[in-house]
Amino acid sequence: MPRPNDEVAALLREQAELIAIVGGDAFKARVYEKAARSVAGYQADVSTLDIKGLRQIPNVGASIAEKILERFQEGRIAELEALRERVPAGVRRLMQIPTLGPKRAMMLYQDLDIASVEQLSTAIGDGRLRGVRGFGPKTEQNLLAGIELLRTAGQRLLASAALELAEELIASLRPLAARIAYAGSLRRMRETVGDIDILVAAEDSAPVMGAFAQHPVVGSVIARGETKTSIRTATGTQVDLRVVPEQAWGAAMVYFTGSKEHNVRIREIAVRKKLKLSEYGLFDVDSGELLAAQTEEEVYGRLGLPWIPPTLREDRGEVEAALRGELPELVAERDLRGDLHTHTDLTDGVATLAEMLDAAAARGYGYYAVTDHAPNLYMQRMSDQKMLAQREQLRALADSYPKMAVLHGTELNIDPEGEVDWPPEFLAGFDVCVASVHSHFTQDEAAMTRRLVRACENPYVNIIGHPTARMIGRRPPVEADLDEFFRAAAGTGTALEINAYPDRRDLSDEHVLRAKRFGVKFAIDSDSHAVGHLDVMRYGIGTAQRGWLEAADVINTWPLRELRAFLRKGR
Ligand code: DGT
Ligand code: CA
Ligand code: CA
Ligand code: ZN
Repeated sequence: MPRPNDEVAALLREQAELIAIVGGDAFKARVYEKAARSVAGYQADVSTLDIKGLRQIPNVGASIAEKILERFQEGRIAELEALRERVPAGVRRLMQIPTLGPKRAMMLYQDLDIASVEQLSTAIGDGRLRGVRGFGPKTEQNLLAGIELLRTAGQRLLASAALELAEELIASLRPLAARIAYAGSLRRMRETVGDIDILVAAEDSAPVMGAFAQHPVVGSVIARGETKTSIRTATGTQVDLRVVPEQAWGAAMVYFTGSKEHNVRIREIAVRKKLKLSEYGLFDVDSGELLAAQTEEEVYGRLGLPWIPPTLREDRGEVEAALRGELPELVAERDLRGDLHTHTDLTDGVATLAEMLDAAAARGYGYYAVTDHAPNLYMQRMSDQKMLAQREQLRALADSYPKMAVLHGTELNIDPEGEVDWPPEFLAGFDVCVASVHSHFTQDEAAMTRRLVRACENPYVNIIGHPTARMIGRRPPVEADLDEFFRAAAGTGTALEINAYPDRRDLSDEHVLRAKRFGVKFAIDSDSHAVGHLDVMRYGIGTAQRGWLEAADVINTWPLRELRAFLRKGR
């Protein structure tokens, strides 16, 4: 996913929101939203396309193509600038509060003069929203939770954005370095990172420090010293570059990968052995002799531990497990034999069925499920006929992929009572059914628990998609008794998804850990809406590893025959 595409997608999305907020027509707003999704998912870099090239992008018509061109030729989109002026920035920020939305944000501004997130929290605290139509106590509670979410999200960057930036920096500095790698929370594959930590070993550190400080992404240099330079990018991300001695590479990687909590635990082990552990190596306290530093394996080994994978280094029992020789054999991307949740342009995807299948086959998958949306997500305009026509098309294309089984599935909508879109007779025609919560996110805990359990009990529902429906930094997880949900999933042979999409990562690592204790099986899915999205699996693997999963826990690492048996759900 090239970065100019993400940038243009964000502008188009903003334009859609602004059109909605000034009471413009909903149809036009939706046109911009769809174009934004298509641009984000398009393989070619939009900044390199001419007007004809731009119009090849699905959902991009003449007028939007011209605006994209304008962005790159003029540096701005005049119509967007004009819209921005009509809505105060604080109000635009209000719209981003989960559960508020453009209409009500504008209403708060016009009727109550609330023009910022801070003013909204104060107004809620002062009881000024009491009696305002559409703002009950439960709404107020949701808004306050949303404000908190926005506040904390603002300070951290999604792993996907961080990884892209880190890889770009590393690629450009590599010629100047003997060794270079990223460490910190990014290497541990956390969902978000506070900053990016890059380690370098070099004969001479000056050239690499200089090139780093002058890199085009740099907005400002925060600090520049002998061994460490910190910069902030134009978009506000901090990157720390540390130069370490090459012979201490392993010790430095352990130290700067963290987490702090993990480091505390292994330092305790060192102390008990009369050793001292630092970023320079493992030393004998009495003689000062250097015992290990070159590789991570040596450092852990000298402490009496096997090498511990970075995704486990959170002090969640990994040190104890390592001491007992019971570290899990973590699931890896190469274990995945297929993807069980993907979309095409029949619903909200931007690639055709054939394009998605080609891309899946090129990844070497042994099986691949197409799971377009079901009718109750009304804006997708799905019908029985369309779904059956897709099935025919899919069966016809299947012969072109001798090494990949093509499965026909759907992503059902779990309604507030836990029912799904189609009756059993129709559901029986699918090879696999994912079922997800796409509406009524704020049901109370008891109702939501019943809803999720009931979906598991449906004999045709194989996988619960993005089970808590959270969006990182944008929508909190649904409230449900997760233990009861996990028990139902395990008991009914319903897999829970680890949605690999970088702003979902749903289930989260902690939920995965907990669900595994109930015997739950998982599906790591990309939820792809474009060819390029098939690559997001690495984030799903990150979450699965952080949840201590092994290949056996994940149904889409299984051979097709075993997968099919699981999907029959005892029917
Ligand atoms: P983040 O950036 O908040 O997502 O989390 P980290 O884990 O990347 O934390 P960061 O960037 O502050 O530090 C990188 C690693 O350096 C951290 O995981 C552990 C290691 N470290 C060990 N001791 C210390 C210490 O005393 N201070 C700091 N700042 N880092 C330490
Ligand atoms: Ca960091
Ligand atoms: Ca740092
Ligand atoms: Zn989906």
